[in-house]
Amino acid sequence: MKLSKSDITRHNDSLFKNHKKKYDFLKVEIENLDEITNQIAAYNVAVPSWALGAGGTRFGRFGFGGEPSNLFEKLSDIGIIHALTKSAGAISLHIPWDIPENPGEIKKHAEQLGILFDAMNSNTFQDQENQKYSYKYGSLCHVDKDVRQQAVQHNKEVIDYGKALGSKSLTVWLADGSNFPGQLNFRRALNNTLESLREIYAYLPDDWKMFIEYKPYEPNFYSMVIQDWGTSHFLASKLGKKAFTLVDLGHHLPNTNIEQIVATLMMDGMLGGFHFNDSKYGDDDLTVGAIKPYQLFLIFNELVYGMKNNPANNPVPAWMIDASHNVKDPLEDIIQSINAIETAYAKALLVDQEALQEAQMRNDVVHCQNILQNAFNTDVQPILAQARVLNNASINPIATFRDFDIRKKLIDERGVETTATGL
Ligand code: PSV
Ligand code: MN
Repeated sequence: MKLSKSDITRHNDSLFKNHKKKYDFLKVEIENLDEITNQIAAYNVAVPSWALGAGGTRFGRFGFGGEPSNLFEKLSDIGIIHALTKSAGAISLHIPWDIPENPGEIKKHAEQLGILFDAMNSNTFQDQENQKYSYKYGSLCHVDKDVRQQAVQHNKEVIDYGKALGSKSLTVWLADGSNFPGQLNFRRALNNTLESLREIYAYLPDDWKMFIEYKPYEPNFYSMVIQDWGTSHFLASKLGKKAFTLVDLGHHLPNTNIEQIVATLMMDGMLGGFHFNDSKYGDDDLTVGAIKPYQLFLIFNELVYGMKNNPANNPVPAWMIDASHNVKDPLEDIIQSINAIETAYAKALLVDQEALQEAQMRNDVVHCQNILQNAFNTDVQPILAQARVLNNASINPIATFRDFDIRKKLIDERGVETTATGL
């Protein structure tokens, strides 16, 4: 199943007049509208290889039919999303869920679809068949050196797979931690983790980055070795210039001020990557922007400010969607996530930074709030649609997806009983 450019432009014809009216209307209000549109048009976010099938919980999994059952098909699915949005031009692979058995063929297929290989993700949170040692009591932090070595070796292999595909970064997320007080010696566990990471870091090519993810709880419920951004920053600083912190929106305790974490990390040039999702209670992995769109906007406001005021040379963060669940068509869900991310970004670009700074310096709190909320309350959908028009993508990606009966075509092609690898 492949969507051609002409399919999409044909579908756009019926929507274009109405879209143009809305975009022209916005032009009267917003002076630098085209500049903002171009920035949105240039934006891309990576899709993880594990989000293209139905996500499950430990209570069950409900398939959609037509799910991709190998990496080649997963790339084809991202190709569909990318053709519709021109904003999903990268894939993030999880090893061993998606080992590229034939990297040459996989790379060629990705190239044809305009997809790059973003960060590689290692997995030392599940035991695999034929694995010598178990990760039941941790991986990089383990009390037994042999277990730590096995986990280090796995990360090195992930780097090798990434090199073959043209990836330039490794994301390390560790489930390591403890379920009961006394189970782990905190300092020994952190020190073992640091020493293991040092070995992986030494293996990292010079033009690669390492992203260290943090999470306060789950799957361990008393302590996680890398529980927060401070611990991730501590490890990254000790490792060296190629190591950074990665912020996953779901990995915070309720009501944490994530935008402030973003600002602090960027001030030190240490924000390396971002995993987008949304949540009500914990690491719910719900569709981006489904629950707290204002928080997402405030985060983007800090990102926009941080990239404009960047004395510590924070690199452009690696963006990835890290959401997956049970009840929506995964492709439609990713399209919604992309839309939410670009909506927050466009609104953040509308913030009058100069006026905000002036109001801050005068301690005019009411005006500060108004500046942010005026931007947030602006309907930016015509900007997103125009960005897609500029890229020959769809004015309304979900409508196109549905009008072309894409899920049905995927089911006809692949069958109903297919299951994608992942959680
Ligand atoms: C952990 O919750 C996480 O956010 C990490 O990024 C994993 O690699 C991903 O989810 C998928 O399990
Ligand atoms: Mn994540």
